Amino acid sequence: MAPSAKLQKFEAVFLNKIVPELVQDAKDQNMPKEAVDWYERNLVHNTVGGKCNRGMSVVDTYQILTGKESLSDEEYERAAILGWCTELLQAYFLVADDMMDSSKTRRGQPCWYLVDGVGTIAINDSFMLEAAIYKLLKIHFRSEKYYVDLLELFHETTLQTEYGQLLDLLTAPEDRVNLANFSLEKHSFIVIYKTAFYSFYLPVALAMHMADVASESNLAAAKEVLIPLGEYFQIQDDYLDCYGDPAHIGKIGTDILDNKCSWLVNTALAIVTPEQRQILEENYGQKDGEKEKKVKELYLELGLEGRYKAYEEKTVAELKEKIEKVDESKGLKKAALYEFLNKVAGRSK
Ligand code: GPP
Ligand code: MG
Ligand code: MG
Ligand code: MG
Repeated sequence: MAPSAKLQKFEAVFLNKIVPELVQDAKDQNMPKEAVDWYERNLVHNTVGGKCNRGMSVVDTYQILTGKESLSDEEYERAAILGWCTELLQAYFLVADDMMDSSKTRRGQPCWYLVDGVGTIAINDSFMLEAAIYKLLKIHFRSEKYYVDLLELFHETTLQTEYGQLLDLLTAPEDRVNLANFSLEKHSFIVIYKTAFYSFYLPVALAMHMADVASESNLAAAKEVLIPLGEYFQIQDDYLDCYGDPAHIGKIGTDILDNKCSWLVNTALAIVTPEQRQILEENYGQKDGEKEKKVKELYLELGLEGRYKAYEEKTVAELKEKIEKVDESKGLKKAALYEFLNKVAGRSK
């Protein structure tokens, strides 16, 4: 199936089934129309319009794990619902993250909190996106023997992401730049926790539960590959924040202005001369476009783009080695992991 048709099919489950179901629940509580309409607009604005890589990967992984040539409509829909739960979790995080990061655009549109009339209602909206996950799980998976596993997985993953977000925020206080706060170890914790668990481990673990191959050893083996893969993915995000084309990636980078503990600044700190460090001290982490420009000039001088390319090449080779070592005898498949690696390797958005 062509990639655009695949996305359309996946989105159709959300728009034609999931949204009406969630909205119906609000109506059943006699919620007044303006609030029902608001909830619907929140659901659609914040979940549809992205790449849906995480959500669709639940379906793809399920299909690979079960070895089925094609899925029945009913099976497709169930896997897609778990995929949409992943997308709702991400929507919940991003609505809140954009407020915390003072971001301006997301998926080529204004961030939700900046949409006319939304403002801090976005905080409640983010909570509602999260709550929608558990409503859907209850409607569709309550009678499955792995229902509690699904609940625990979502709860655990949410907490892990919040741990990562906490350190991300604590290492980036506004207008109080302290480069000594940064380190590649902290960076690694931040990106694994704020991104890798929910973006990579969660979708695969969901598909594994549904395909009945979620033994402890299979889950651990999958995690062994997916966490470093997710770390690489977030390092790409850090790189694209500075070097990506906003028109192409759908968001304008804010990491330098926001004083973020990014891979780029950490890599720079490891190689700067005292004079160059001084330039960072004076210009990093301040809400000033001119200072941001000075930091970018220094990055250029330090050859960070080249270092990133080298990191990328080395990491892709290591991940391939890890995947090759996976034991396929108990239901986990290398192909499911390669599928992720191939989507991520060398991405530009
Ligand atoms: C994105 O990192 C971070 C998350 C999705 C986790 C948010 C977690 C919460 C508990 C709210 P980022 O800020 O680098 O992403 P982007 O560049 O897309 O804003
Ligand atoms: Mg952000
Ligand atoms: Mg953030
Ligand atoms: Mg980022």
